[in-house]
Amino acid sequence: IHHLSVFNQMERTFIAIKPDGVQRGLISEIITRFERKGFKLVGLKIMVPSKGFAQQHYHGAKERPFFNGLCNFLSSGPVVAMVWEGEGVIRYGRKLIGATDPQKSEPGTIRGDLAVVVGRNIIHGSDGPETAKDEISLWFKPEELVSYTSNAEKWIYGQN
Ligand code: IDP
Repeated sequence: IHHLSVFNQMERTFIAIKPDGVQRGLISEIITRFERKGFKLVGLKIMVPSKGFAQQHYHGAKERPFFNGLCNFLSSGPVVAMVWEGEGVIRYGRKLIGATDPQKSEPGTIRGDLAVVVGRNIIHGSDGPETAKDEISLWFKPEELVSYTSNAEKWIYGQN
């Protein structure tokens, strides 16, 4: 049973509330949106990332003109780092978040409802399975992630 749960693990994604989201008091609002969907919180902490850490996190964007400003911003204050688990959570998490530019995010999405400009779009979410794996291991030690069964799961997923 133990081995089954190791190999058959539910999909996980890395979600971060950036310093603007934290300063604007949006932590609970954002957690609520993931939680009420039926996704499960398995990792959570608050930290101020160093500039170097921010650069590692955003290494995929290092050729972009906004890279330096972006890394300065991410390391400018507290970030809430989370790992969320659930069926399809990587892709659907991106849908909950909305388009990168809040001007293009649909109403109903986190960025659509809560942000205005691309440089202050309040939240990060992994964009695919590989980045999810990399980002989770950058931000969390394995022992900081909690595997547990939620009582709601049989109601969220049904049971066979
Ligand atoms: P994503 O966060 O939606 O995955 P990416 O293209 O990976 O978007 O960009 C990473 C972050 O860089 C964005 O969330 C945003 O904070 C910032 N960013 C993206 N494009 C611009 C831009 O044109 N100007 C300033 N910042 C930007």
